Amino acid sequence: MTTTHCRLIGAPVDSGRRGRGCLMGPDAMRTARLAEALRDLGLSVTDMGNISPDDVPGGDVPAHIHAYPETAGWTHALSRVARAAMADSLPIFLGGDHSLSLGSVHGVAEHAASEGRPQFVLWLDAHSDFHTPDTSSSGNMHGTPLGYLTGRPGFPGLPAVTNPIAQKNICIIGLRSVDAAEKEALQASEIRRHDMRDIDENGIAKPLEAFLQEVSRANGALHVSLDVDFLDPMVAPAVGTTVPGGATVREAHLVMEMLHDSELMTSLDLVELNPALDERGRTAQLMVDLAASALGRRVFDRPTTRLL
Ligand code: B3U
Ligand code: MN
Ligand code: MN
Repeated sequence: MTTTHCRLIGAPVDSGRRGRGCLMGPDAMRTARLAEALRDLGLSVTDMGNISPDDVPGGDVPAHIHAYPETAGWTHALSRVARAAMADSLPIFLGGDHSLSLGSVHGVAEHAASEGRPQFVLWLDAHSDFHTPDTSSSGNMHGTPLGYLTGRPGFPGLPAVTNPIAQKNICIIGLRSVDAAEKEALQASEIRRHDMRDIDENGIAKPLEAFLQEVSRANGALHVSLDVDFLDPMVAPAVGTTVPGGATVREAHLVMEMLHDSELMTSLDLVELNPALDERGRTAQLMVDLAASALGRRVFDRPTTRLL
């Protein structure tokens, strides 16, 4: 097998929500030695540094939408960088709030389409992020990427979604905070969704395995978007939108280990880390450890546990 080449792409996006602090996320993960952890696994790693948003006008959206032109600028820049990085690497996007994924996933989906492969998305999050600017009551664009990427209308000035992600190719795990408008839209959609009750009743491995089998059968590309608030705030306090009752450290590592065993993951976002809210860097360290698990870190090699 050829050595995986990872590109770390810092995107200090802080416009997708009203609080501040996610702009420090990329450097907190660098400080927690992300590049070194991946190199220790034998991977080749290029840290591309931090990118900047394009200067674009944005578009006509409801007045309560926060910092739309800035988020639009990030989306254009990230889409371009993501698409280019897919040509020769597994990009890891270091956020930045979750509006980062408007651009990262747009770009990787364009690349997948150019190869004739379907794009799949695993969304690990307490929230469904399925709003549009017209349905969002908070006005925060970090609650909208899945709305945009599936081709819902109402995102003027963002790159055209010429390759929308098929709803059935999206799996959200970790849900426990869904607005009424999103709930209605989600229920009318084909998006696979697993709330925490589901995970409590059935475990996290089974729904993930079923989804990975779909990706494999379709020879799909798989983007994984890990929001810090997927995790329980007791173990991951460094996030503005804490919701109690999240995934444990063990559940999260199992997800990451299964992703590595599947050999299906083609790109990754690490988002919503707000180092200003962290406790001695423990959340940044957990995000780095989870990324390492997704890229092959193990206590012991267990070739027989391959699930696919
Ligand atoms: N659904 C709410 C809350 C939210 C979404 N994503 C996060 N929070 N992190 C909203 O603002 O759209
Ligand atoms: Mn999110
Ligand atoms: Mn969230």
